[in-house]
Amino acid sequence: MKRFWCLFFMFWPITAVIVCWLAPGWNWWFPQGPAGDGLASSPLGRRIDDLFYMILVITSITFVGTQVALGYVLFTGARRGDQPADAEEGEKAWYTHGSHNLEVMWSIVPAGILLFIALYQMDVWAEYRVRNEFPKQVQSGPLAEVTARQFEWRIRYPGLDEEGNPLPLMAEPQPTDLYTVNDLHLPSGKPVMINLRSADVQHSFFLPELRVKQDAVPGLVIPVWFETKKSANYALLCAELCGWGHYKMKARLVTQPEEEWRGWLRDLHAEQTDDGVPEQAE
Ligand SMILES: [Cu+2]
Repeated sequence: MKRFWCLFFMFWPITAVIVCWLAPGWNWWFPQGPAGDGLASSPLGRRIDDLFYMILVITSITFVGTQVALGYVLFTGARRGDQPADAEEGEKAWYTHGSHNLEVMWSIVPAGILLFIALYQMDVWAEYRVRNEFPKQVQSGPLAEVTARQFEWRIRYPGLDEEGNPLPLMAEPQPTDLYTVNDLHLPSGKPVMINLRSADVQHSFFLPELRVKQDAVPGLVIPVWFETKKSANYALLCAELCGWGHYKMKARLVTQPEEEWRGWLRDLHAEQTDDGVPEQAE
């Protein structure tokens, strides 16, 4: 019976390791980008994945190591009964208070590993989240404002000047602004920035293929930047359970070459500023 429990407890960690090993082949892993190579669709996303894999390696080694140690203790314990191997029949069980040296070691080593991870990820974190560390190309300002509300994404673009070029996006809505719902269009091939807001509760702006996730917090305007190498459609989801219609907040991000994007904005402008009166022939 003791052997049964030993095998039972070892079955689960072994299953967990095998499932993790097979998971990418079953597509139970990171969302695939349009390139189909299984990698993140943005350069920063790849660096985030690298951090993930580094932590996965550290935790896997720790997990396998502790499970092997556990298995060893269970197995030898099952063999011995309640007594050490050299115990006489009827001898009392022995107790141990543990090892002071071992405890010092398994406190210092994880602390060192955590400190290493904390320092090692700082560059990626700063580039991802700290406004001053954003790439130069996005320092000029956001191309669109995304407002999450129950249960949709409202997107505000700047209007166009007389030559048909986008005006700068103002903090407050302007009469010239253009709007879409659940359809975010941005240029590809360069870093772009949006401003994120929430009109009601907390939502989360999630681009799984780009590894971008940022909470939308009522009362805050949060800049978010990302870059797509490939012009494609990407999923835009809400990753914060925000109410009964949370599942409906599925939108898309369409990235296209800059000129095409400007053309799309001009079409949107023509559509949204049309007064319905046919042009009069002179
Ligand atoms: Cu939401």
